Amino acid sequence: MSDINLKPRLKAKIKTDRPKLYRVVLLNDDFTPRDFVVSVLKLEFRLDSSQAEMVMVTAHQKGACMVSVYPRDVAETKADRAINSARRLGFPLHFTVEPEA
Ligand code: NFA
Repeated sequence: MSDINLKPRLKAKIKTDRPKLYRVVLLNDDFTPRDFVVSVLKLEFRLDSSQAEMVMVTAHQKGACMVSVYPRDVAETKADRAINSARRLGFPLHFTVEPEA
């Protein structure tokens, strides 16, 4: 009996690295109205009213608060859209995007 293994290996290994996640962080400022911040958190980041209020108040009191985590392009697009919607009304609202630890 030959000990050469003729059986083909059919199992292909598909390696799919999960995309790295990035946090969107809300920064406090002294000018953007609270209600506007809450609206942006609801509309752009899909937070419900109580989550949006909690994130806004935390940023107001502590200087910053994490909003959510996304793949990089989603995080950057959402942060840009939120910043631009504030800028159109003259508010200095700002978000940062940073890699998850
Ligand atoms: N500090 C702002 C105010 O008192 C509200 C605010 C909260 C702004 C969180 C930005 C981020 N009107």
